[in-house]
Amino acid sequence: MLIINRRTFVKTVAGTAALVATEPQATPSPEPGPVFLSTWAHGKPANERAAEVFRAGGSLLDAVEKGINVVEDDPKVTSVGYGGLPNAEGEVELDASIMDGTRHRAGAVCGLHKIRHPISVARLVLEKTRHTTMAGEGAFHFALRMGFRAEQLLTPESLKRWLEWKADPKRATFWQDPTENHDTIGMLAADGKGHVVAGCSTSGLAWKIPGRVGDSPLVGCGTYADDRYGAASATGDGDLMTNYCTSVSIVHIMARGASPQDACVELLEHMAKTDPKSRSGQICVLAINPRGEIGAAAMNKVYRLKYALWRSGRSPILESVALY
Ligand code: SD4
Repeated sequence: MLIINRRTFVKTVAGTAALVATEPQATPSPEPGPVFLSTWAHGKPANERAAEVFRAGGSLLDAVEKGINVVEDDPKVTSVGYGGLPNAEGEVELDASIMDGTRHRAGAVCGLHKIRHPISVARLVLEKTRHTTMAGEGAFHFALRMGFRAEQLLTPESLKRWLEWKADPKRATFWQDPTENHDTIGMLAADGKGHVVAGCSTSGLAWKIPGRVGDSPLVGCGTYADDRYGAASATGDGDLMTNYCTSVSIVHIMARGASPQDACVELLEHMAKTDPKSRSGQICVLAINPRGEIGAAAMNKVYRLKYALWRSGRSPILESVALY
């Protein structure tokens, strides 16, 4: 059981203050109305699209799904959807999940290939089936049955990067050392009336061993949403974070009365304590509560989280605290 340790939190944040010149109040006083909170700079157009969909009368789930579709469509984002970097065999394998905090129900897909909008397939798993998670070929055939079109998801750029990696005799592989690629889109939304939704979508770690499933499509790891307490999402090294069921752990800390910011920091401190190697890991988390208060934290400043916040028509990109 994790203990909220406010003194440690204050010490940690004070210790990193000098490194966090642009650190905003991670928990601004909430104003009524919807809030959209997403990982990384590509979260900004995603939030803006989500806000538009919601303003036009869409549900919060519609807003999160359509917002994430913007990033899935962007070939310049090499870690999500179309243009995402492939696995070690050159196949783009996508993971996504979406959770509705009112029904306490999620939909997820893992290892989905040739379909550029995995978040929309995950949404249909949620809406049209009794299942929660679908994988691989089954998920692909489900998507075709739902009317999605199969297409090549490698772009000339991602193909070139894979060929370069493959041709390098000294290349890092996941049989030994992790390689670099990150930047899942994780989006959290609160409608200002007590409803929350979480969604995320990724091509996972570049050059992963075929069949590897990250944290993003695992309900409770990549996403979690519960209208009673809030929602959370994670981005970074899913092979580290899955062991901590990151998102549900953060929501359960909020359930004990912690603010979203304190909950994010407490979970990362717990990881750092139980697995000191994780201090240098790529681990970033976001949280929101049903009142629209937010939290954001990164394990270290080398891999600091940038995040996008949409509130009352303002749409800044901000930086999280970093613990180490
Ligand atoms: C994964 N967590 O597959 C994902 C990748 C990611 O930011 O989030 N990158 O491990």
